Amino acid sequence: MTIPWEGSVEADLFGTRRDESIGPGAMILRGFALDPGIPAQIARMTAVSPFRHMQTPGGRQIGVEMTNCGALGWVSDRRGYRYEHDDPLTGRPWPEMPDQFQRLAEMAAKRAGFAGFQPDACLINRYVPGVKMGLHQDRDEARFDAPIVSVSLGLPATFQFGGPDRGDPVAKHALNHGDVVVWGGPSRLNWHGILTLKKGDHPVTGPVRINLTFRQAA
Ligand code: MD3
Ligand code: FE
Repeated sequence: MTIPWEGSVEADLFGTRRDESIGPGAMILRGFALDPGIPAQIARMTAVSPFRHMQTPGGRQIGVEMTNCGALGWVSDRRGYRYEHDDPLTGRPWPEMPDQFQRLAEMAAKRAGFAGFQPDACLINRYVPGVKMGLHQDRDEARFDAPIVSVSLGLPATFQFGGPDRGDPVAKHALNHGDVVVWGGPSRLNWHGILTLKKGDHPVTGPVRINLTFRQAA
């Protein structure tokens, strides 16, 4: 049996093809983000807008530590989930999205079939061992026609990828340092999460995993 969206998992005679389709409109680009300039940019920006634990609208602390760069940043507090122009911690705009990030996200989206991606928000997540991100949908953006691009750095994690409905079966995919995932079209509103991070020591990030999530929020 052939599955149409598995067209990109065809033979790779020369071992150069690193793209894996994981569903309609969803693709893992292995090792697409290995540029050492990326961790340096994150260090520079988080010196200005540091990682912090946000609160859920219900008053619980989110385990993943977060910050943002770009014109808009995702925030959560007692008033809800939303995008804001200013970092509530500094009262200043979020650090500008580096051109290198913009280009990387645009190139990844294009490779996955979504030309013209112009993200205005980049959420930066930091996971320490023991922390997870439960199954959820990303639906705080103004429109859902643009894809989402995520970059994984540091410790490996297991990504859970479900379907458009809460109870749909969930597939698991390992995400390693430098992997980029693009979700768009039919999978844009799929449920997803990250299993509890295991302890480790990564040569680039040390004891943590960092994830960049590029979105067109406005
Ligand atoms: C799948 N972050 O920040 S990758 C998030 O690794 C988030 O930190 C995870 O889920 C992480 O919201 C998972 C990003 C991701 C983002 C949007 C998606 C995966 C997605 C939309 C649809 C399906
Ligand atoms: Fe998400």
